[in-house]
Formats: sequence, C-alpha cells, structure tokens
Amino acid sequence: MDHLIAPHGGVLCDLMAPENQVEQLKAASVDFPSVDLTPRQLCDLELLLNGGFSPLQGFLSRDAYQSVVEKMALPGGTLWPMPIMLAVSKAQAEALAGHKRIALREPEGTMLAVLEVEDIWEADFTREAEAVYGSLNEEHPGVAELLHHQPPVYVGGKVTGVEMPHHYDFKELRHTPLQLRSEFSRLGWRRVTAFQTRNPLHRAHKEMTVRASTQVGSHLLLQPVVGLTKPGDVDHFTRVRCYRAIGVHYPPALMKLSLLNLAMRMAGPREGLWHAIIRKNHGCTHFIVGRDHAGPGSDSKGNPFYGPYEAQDLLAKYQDEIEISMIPFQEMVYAVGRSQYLPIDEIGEGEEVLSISGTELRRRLREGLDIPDWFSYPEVVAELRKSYPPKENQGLTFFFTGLSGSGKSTVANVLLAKFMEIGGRPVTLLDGDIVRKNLSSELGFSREDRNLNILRIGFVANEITKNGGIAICAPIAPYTETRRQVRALISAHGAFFEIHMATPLEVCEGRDRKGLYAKARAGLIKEFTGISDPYETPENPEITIDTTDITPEEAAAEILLYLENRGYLA
Ligand code: PPS
Repeated sequence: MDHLIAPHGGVLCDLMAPENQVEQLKAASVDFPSVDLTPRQLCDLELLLNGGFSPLQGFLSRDAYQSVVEKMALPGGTLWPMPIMLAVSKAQAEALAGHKRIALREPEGTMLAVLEVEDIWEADFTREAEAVYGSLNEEHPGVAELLHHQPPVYVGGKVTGVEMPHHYDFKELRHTPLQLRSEFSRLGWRRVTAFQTRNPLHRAHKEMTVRASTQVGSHLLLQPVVGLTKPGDVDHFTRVRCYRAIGVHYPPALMKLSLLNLAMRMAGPREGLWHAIIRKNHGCTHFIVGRDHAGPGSDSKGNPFYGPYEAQDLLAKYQDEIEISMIPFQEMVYAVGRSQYLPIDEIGEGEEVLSISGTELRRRLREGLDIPDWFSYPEVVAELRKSYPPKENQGLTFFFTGLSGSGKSTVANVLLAKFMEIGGRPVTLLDGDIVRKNLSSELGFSREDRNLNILRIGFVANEITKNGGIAICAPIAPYTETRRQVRALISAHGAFFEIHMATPLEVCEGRDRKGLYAKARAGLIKEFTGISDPYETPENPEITIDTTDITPEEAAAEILLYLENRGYLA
C-alpha cells in the first residue's frame, strides 16, 4: 500500500471514525458543547479529515502551535509550516471549559467531527503574524484576519470525523488524497507534477504547465484552490468553468483536473512549503512554484510583501525532506516573431514580446473590448464574459436620497419608464412609501428604524444588481453611515449611483403635496426629516439634482445622459 505513505515516511491520515463508531459518537454528542465552524475552519477540517494535512491529527495543541510558529515543525521535528487552529470567542471558550469533547458543526447544525480537548489558551497573535506572515502590515489579508477578525482563544486537540463537510458543486472534480493516489496508480501515472492556482488559466499557463511536466517526464495535476482565496479573486464557479474549457486544449491523457478545498492564507514562502506538503499527500512527485507563489502582491505603497523568489528559495531547502521536487518556473511571455510562448529568460535582446496583466484583462472585460487569441482561448474568454459582462449588461443600482418632496419618487418613476422603453434589463422600483407599505410596514421613523429600512432596501437592491437587473431606490435615507454601508454592499457586485435630490427645504415645504410639513410644523408628526430630524447631506454623490427649476423629464434625461457617457447603455 505505498499510496498510503505520506511525507517524511509517515502514514496518510484518515481521521474519519469507523462506521460502527459513528452512531455511538452521534448519540454521545448530546452532552457535548458545540462549535459552529467558520468557512475557513470548515476547509481546514476537511483537509484534516481526509489526510490532506497529514501528519496532523487535529487542530494544533499549544505545544505544537508554539513549535510550528517558531520552528516551522511539529514537536517531533516533522516539517509543518502553517498553524491549523480552531479559534473561538471568549464566551465560547468559557462554555467549553471542563468539557473533554466538543462537537464541531456546520453552520446549519450537522455534527461533522468530535474534538478531544487538549488545550484552551490565548495566543500572541502579533508574534504569530510576524513568524508566519513575516509582516504586521494589516493590508496583508492573512495578517488582517489574524489581528482583526479571528476570535482570541485557541482550542487544540485531535479530531475524529463523523461526516465530511458537504459540497453540492462540481462533485465529480473533488477527490480525497487517497482517491487521487488510487487514480494515479490505476492510470499508471508514476510521476505527477502538481500545479496550484487561484486564477483563471490562459495560454501562458497552459504552455508553462505542459513545459514543466515535459521537462521532468511526468503527468500533470491541475489542482486549483476552491476553498478560500484572496478577497476579490474570480469566484470559483467561474474559474472551474474556465478550467474545464482550457482542459480540452491539453494533450490527451496528460492532465487531470481536481479541486482542492483549501483555505489559503496568502503567506508566501511558508504557504509554498505547505502547498508542497499537501500535494505530496495527494500523491504528487513534483510541484510547480512560480514568481511570488501564494503572496498577496504589494501593499498600497507598492512594497511587495515577499521577494519574488522567496517561496522558491525556501522550498529548495526543504524539498528533499518533503520528498517532492520543485519545478521553479519563470514568467511566460508571448514572443511575437516566433508566435509562441517562452519563459522570459529565453527571450532574445530586442525581441518583441506581449503580455496582458490581470488588471488590463479586467478592464477589457468591463469595457467589452477584444481579448486576443494569442492571450487566451475563446471558450475561456466566453466563460469570463458570462461572469464579467460589459458595462451595458451589468446590474445597476440608482439610489435616490433627499428630503420629502424633493422629487425622488417622480424622477424615479420617469427613469423606470425610460428603462422599460429601452428594455434588456429587468427593472424594479423600491420607492420609500411603497417599501414602507410592504417590506417595512412595522417600522417607524426612529434612527434605528430608518437604518433598518434602508439596509433592507439595500439588501433587495443588491440581489437585483447581482443578477444583472436595475434597482431604483427612492427613500429619504437621511444618514451618511447607512448610505455608505449600502454603497459598499452593492458596489462589490455592480455599479452604484447615488443621486442626491438637492431641492432646498423651502421648496420642498412650499410644495407640501402630502401636507406632512404642515403637520410636522404643528408638532403632529415627530422626527420629521428636515424639520425635527436631521438630513445629512451626501458628500460625494455621483449625480446632484435640484428640481426647483427643472421638470422630472429633464432630471431623468440628465441621469440617462450620465449613463450613456459612461457606457452603461447599449
Ligand atoms: S427613511 O428615513 O429613508 O426611512 O424614510 P422613507 O422610508 O423614505 O419614508 C419616507 C416617507 O414617509 C413619510 N413620512 C416621513 N418622512 C420623514 N420623516 C417622518 N417622520 C415621516 N413620517 C412619514 C413621507 O411621506 C416620506 O415619503 P416621501 O416620498 O419622501 O415624501
């Protein structure tokens, strides 16, 4: 059973309970306190249970943690560079005190594993950040997670699996280390080069991976990460469709695609070592390491978090110990004169080369511009275009804000009619009064209720925008902070336009179509915006409109012109 041999001669761990013990554990668990796992902890648990993190037997105990942080090794001396930790809040830790076993659960409540508590302690996260990430810069996503988001108490101990975390997507592409090892042996693959990625692949990647595996006479495992990657990355659904699309361009029977449910930390060199150990556990003999492997790039001042070849240097030191051979690779560029991709160090002086950066690719997708065939395959580009449509097909939110009587509803209605005339995108109007009759009928006008009302509108608008529709919101939305929250939520998925209806209070009050200002002045309506409750003027709205002297049609025409000039209308 040589497929069970893990790095350093150890055995590939299988932490799942034998079938006859599962029912016993489930029955006993009624007395266990529970921890609902976070998305990162779920990823970690899966790789612990299936042996991807061999030789680990659970979340690190205090000694093991100390040793991993300071020496990159487990207490026995086995190389292990990354702390795999179960972090809980102080309140949770108090509830766990005195218990020997804990049920680890999915957020929906299903028990996945039992942890036998060895230690509960508060660690020095600053020291951990320095040692593991080599940085205290909070722009590093791993450092930010550790110093600002992770709860403060660690719980260490062995885990026994009851049920694997569930996945409903791309099931046929997910494999345990043992399944991959068996598959390689069934296929007769004796040498396997692994390629790790968190990005869509294009021609340069294909050329490089084929070159790397040819160089060592191996087959190839494309093993992209689909757990957690760097914030802002292309979502894994889109990426997996791209990987499938590029798969047909590989030589037949050279490559296998398999998804890895890893939660990356973006820890550069240490992460590179960790990736290599994980690939060794999955039965690979070689591992490709490129420029700035698993690094988060540079901070806002342009300083890189890691040197471009730090990960390669570290892995070069430890590859024999891990028993996996590193294939370092150079950046590939397209040599125009030779119509082929080549490593940058093979390019002659003065030779014309081409490449397209990630930022430039995103710009071309956003603007609906050409992405040339030398760069990618049309099938891959088509998949990316589905997820990143050009501006004219993107979802949009128009967020009108202003005093009662400032013209929000009327202009919003004209805009609604214009978008219906244009067609192409579904349009929804979330007018203040209408929302209050339906979605927020139980709310009043206290600060708290208004905020909840606006956040509800923001939630609905975000769902519409995410799915490519147009949401027109027209509440008063008097508070800056709530408007900021709504903008942040929606801008992540589509365009957000704040339209400040800046019609002055005197004009709004003069109109008083609903007679509300008169009532507010008479004290019959409390907390009335502009009279007895504040309206915080927007600081940077995309559009400002004062309807004192213009008609609703003119106001809507200004908005449409603004969109047309920026390419949002076909
Ligand atoms: S908020 O602050 O954004 O939640 O307000 P909104 O949901 O847009 O609701 C505003 C409409 O409710 C009527 N109304 C009041 N407005 C402001 N302050 C108080 N106290 C108040 N009481 C009732 C008013 O008709 C608003 O509609 P518009 O279309 O703005 O005139």
